[in-house]
Amino acid sequence: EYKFWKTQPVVKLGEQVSGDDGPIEPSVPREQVRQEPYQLPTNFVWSEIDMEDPEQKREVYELLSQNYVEDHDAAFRFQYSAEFLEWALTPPGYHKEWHIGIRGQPKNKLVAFISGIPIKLRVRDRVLDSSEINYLCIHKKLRSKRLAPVLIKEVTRQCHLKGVFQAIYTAGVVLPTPVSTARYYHRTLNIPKLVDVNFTYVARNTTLARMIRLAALPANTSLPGLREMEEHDLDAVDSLLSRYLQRFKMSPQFSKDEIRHNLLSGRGEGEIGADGLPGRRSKQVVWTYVVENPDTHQITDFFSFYSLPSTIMKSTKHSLLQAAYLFYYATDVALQHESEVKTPVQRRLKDLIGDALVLANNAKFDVVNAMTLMDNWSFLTDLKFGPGDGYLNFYLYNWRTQLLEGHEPLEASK
Ligand code: YNC
Ligand code: MG
Repeated sequence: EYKFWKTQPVVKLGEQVSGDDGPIEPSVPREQVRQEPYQLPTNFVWSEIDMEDPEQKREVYELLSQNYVEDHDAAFRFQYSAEFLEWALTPPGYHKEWHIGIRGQPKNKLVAFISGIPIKLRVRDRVLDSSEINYLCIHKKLRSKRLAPVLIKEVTRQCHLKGVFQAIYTAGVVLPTPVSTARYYHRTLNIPKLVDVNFTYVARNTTLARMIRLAALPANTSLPGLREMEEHDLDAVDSLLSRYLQRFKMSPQFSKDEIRHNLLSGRGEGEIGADGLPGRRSKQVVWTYVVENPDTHQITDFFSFYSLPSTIMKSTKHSLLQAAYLFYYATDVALQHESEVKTPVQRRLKDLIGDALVLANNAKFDVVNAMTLMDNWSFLTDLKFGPGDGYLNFYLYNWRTQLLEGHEPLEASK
């Protein structure tokens, strides 16, 4: 069991964690880090990937769209767009050395990938210069050959070479040892299509027409002063988000440049609706909106969501599930009240995220996904999100800390 993970600086499953938070093994100076890449099996070579090169970006896209994460019964598989992958992997200060591929000889085809990006991560009151590891993927024909541990060790070595000794990563599978676990929730929008592709079904006590009626959303958003975020909103959004994220036991600490990258880049090209996509620019990855108080012109709230479609593997009628994922948001209502005063925050978030649903619906998404993290517990049920069967485990590498308890019990929102 866990032949590889047993050898790594992570908390063992069931291990009692007590005492202060801290590293499991010490950081070492650069010259003490292994200088040679790890050995690969014959006919495989390491390949640093340049995500700003269109051809290499396309190769990563192809690998992932055929071989990345599927749901438990192999009905849907994430289909990150090439634009999404470039956006996700090239934040300010990113390292090409952390974008690692394996190519098979003689054709030099990309057959495996792993990536890291730098992230300043706060865990309770400690701030760690870390990497965020993602997009670990091995071609289906090369599974169960112990290539994953080699990829993980190589990306770890590359992090060490940059003086980074902690990492955060998420996975559906259980490994030693989650610091938190979140559940996926889904807000269905395009019911007929979602029923067609077996994403959801018509239960015995209801009808398709009734489901459509219950899921219907208004054509227009409700909050006065809601508009797309613009460059001049950066300072306000930066301050709002950094204060809001303090509510949680673990959060990233973004610089202004990172916020610009995460919320304002990846917004696609041209005018909204220009190429026949209502509510979208062409190649748009992320949507960010602010609420500007019409009287004071203060930015009081913002939210964002991103587009991450899934390949529908078992339908003859539809090939792509258009999913929007709730991303960062914040509201100053939460900053004005003591934490025990839940109701005003709950009411505000319900209106705010309710407007996100309207915009996602108008942009022709089929479903909006969110997880049981941040303050999401407070609006998921009210806004008719339903629990899915996916869970996501959060892990820290080389950092010992007790379980970071997740959200409030969902019952609290009823
Ligand atoms: C996984 N998802 O337990 P043991 S998430 C980490 N994350 O090791 P092999 C995983 N480890 O149990 P295969 C893992 N899945 O013997 C499996 N493992 O100790 C462990 N799927 O390796 C597993 N992407 O090569 C076992 O397995 C060992 O050929 C087995 O490859 C696995 O991106 C995989 O789900 C997942 O492409 C690559 O199945 C393959 O099956 C695949 O024989 C579809 O591996 C796509 C998929 C994973 C998405 C993700 C986060 C990855 C985090 C990696 C850990 C980072 C640690 C921090 C490093 C930086 C440190 C610093 C500083
Ligand atoms: Mg393998």
